[in-house]
Formats: sequence, structure tokens, C-alpha cells
Amino acid sequence: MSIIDYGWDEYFYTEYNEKLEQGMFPARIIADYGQTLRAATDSGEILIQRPLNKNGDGMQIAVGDWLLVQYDNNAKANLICTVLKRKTKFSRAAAGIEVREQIVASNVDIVFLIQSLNRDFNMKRLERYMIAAWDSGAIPVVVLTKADLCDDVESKKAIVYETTPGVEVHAISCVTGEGIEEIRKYFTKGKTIALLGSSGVGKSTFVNLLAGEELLKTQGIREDDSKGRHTTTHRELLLLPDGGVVMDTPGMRSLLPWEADEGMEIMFGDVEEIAGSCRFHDCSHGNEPGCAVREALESGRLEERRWKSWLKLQKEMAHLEAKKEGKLRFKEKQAGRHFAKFQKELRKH
Ligand SMILES: Nc1nc2c(ncn2[C@@H]2O[C@H](COP(=O)(O)OP(=O)(O)OP(=O)(O)O)[C@@H](O)[C@H]2O)c(=O)[nH]1
Ligand SMILES: [Mg+2]
Ligand SMILES: [Zn+2]
Repeated sequence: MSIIDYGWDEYFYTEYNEKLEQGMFPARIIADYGQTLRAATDSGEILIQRPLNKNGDGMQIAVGDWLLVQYDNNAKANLICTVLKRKTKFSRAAAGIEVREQIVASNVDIVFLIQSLNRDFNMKRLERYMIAAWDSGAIPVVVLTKADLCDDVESKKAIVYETTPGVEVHAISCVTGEGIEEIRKYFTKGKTIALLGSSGVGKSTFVNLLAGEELLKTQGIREDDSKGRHTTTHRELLLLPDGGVVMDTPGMRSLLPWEADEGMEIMFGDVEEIAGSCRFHDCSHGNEPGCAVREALESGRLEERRWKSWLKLQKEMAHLEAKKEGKLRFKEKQAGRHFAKFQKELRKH
């Protein structure tokens, strides 16, 4: 087993050559247990402590990251020297009140956006995942699980094709094996695939099937509301026996993309164009004359559901941007205060 199996390639080699100093070696983060991280290196797996940073903004380290590590003789521990520039990153706004980017998956080549065909099927959610996926730089593929529990697979697939034009869509069942062989073709040596989706859709079950053994814990969904039980609690990269790397992740409750530039354009470019062509540039799309949105909704050119989706997302993204700006201003103010204090100190001497 070498780091090439884990996806080490030309891209990272070039990055590494630029930063390399004596004693440093490459390692890929394969599991995140909070304070402790597990990494794969050319000479086996190692544990590394997450570096401390006071305000939490310093060095963000995510599963999938490639690092340069050095063994420190005094500390008798492996220390992180640097995080190599990420090839791709799938990010969302972290849950909770703090305004923070959470990197869900780093350096993945393909993201499987997973929904189950019975209880979790939701196009509004899929649109959000797609936006974040397009912005991540990885290739998105939609995987619909539990085909054995659904009797209109083809019509559900058609709905997905319409929501995500140009994206591959697969329906699978880990119970009957339907669609599994077809999906195995994505797993090739050195390529990383992340499994993303709500709790209970069968991500860990799928990994176990690919691995051919029960590596990960899985659990039935709740009877009362069909929600998952959040069985997987940390992100983890696993090497598959036939080559390829798969990342299992904990089910996400909500997803607000951290950034939505390219993804928004791909998923909602047409809606933005319509909304931008109203007669009044500050049109509220209510009763104003010359409202292109109302016209498009009436003529059926714009689907009501998509319009509502976009409006809601737009509002949440604007709110996120405002919070990001607020945080920036706060930091600038803090820096300004430090500077003023520093100058005062100088004048004293
Ligand atoms: N009928 C059916 N059940 C499935 C299939 N795949 C998974 N399940 C079941 O769905 C339940 C949830 O599966 P998990 O693999 O734990 O789901 P998960 O996505 O990893 O959930 P979290 O770890 O909570 O994010 C388990 O009871 C599985 O046995 C499938 O193809 N068909
Ligand atoms: Mg799981
Ligand atoms: Zn309008």
C-alpha cells in the first residue's frame, strides 16, 4: 500500500516540491476524530494531533487533505507543517450560529449525491447539493438508493434528470444488488469518491458492500418519522480492495453552500436571467407592470417550484454573505484597535 493508492499524483507532487524541506513527508488525512486525526503515509498509518488555534480560523484541516508532516524529536510526535493546496473542496456553511466554512470533503474527484428512493427523495435538497458540488470542482453523480423499496424508479429518475441536466443518475439497491456493478466502474485506483447525503440513506451500507465486509456501523431508520439516526459520526476514507478510495460521511441535516457562484449559475442561471429582465430593476415580482417573473410563471416557462426554491436559497445566501461581511468588519475593527494600541505604546517610548 502506497500513497499513490490514496490518490497522490502529479498535482500534489508539484505542490510538495515547492514546500519541501528536510524531514518532511506527505500524509493524507483519512479520519477525523476531533482533536486527533488519522493519516496515511508511505510507511503506514499515523495519528496526528490537530494544531491548536485560538480563534478557530487558522489552519482548517479536513478529511482528504494532503499534508506535509515532520516528526518532532523533542515533542515525540508528528507535527503538521503545511496543508497542500486542495484540488477540490466541498464546503458548506457550518451548522450553528458561528459564521464558518466547513469543508465536508477535500480532494475528492467525484461526489456521489445520495438520496433514497423511498423517504428522502427531495429535489429542493438535491439542487443545493448540486450547487455546492459544482462549486467544489469535483464531478457530481446522483445516486438513488433503496430501489427495492420503490415501484416507480424510472419516473423518479426522470425527475432527477430534469433537475440536474447533464449529470449521471443511478438507481441502486444494496439489498438486491441492482445497479451496483454499473456504479463500481467509478472506483478506480487513486481516485477518491465522497458519499454525501442525509442520515439513513444507506451511505455506510453501500461502503460495506463495496468493501465486501462490514467495516462500518449501519442502523435502521427511525420508525416514527423515517429519519436516520446519525449512525456515522465522523468522516473517514477507506481504501477499496479493487482500488479506489471512498469517503463515508455523517448524514447532513441541512446544506447551505458556503459559496454559490458557478453552481448557482449552472443550476439557476435561467431563473436569474428572468428575474433580471423585469422592467424595474428593483421589481418585487408582485404586481408591478412588466414583471418578467410573473409572466414566465403564468406562461409556464418558469416552474413555480423552482422559483420558490431559488427565492429561498437567494435569501439564505444573502443572509450568509451579510454575516460573512459582518465578521470581516469585526476583525478589521479588532485589528484597528490593536494597531491604535500599538501606536500608543510606541509614543510612550
Ligand atoms: N431496503 C433497503 N435498505 C437499505 C438499503 N441500503 C441501506 N439500507 C438500510 O438503511 C438503513 C440506514 O443505512 P446506513 O448505511 O446506516 O445509512 P447512512 O446513510 O450511513 O446513515 P448515517 O450514518 O446516519 O448518515 C439501514 O437499516 C440499512 O440496512 C437498500 O438498498 N435497501
Ligand atoms: Mg453511515
Ligand atoms: Zn419582477
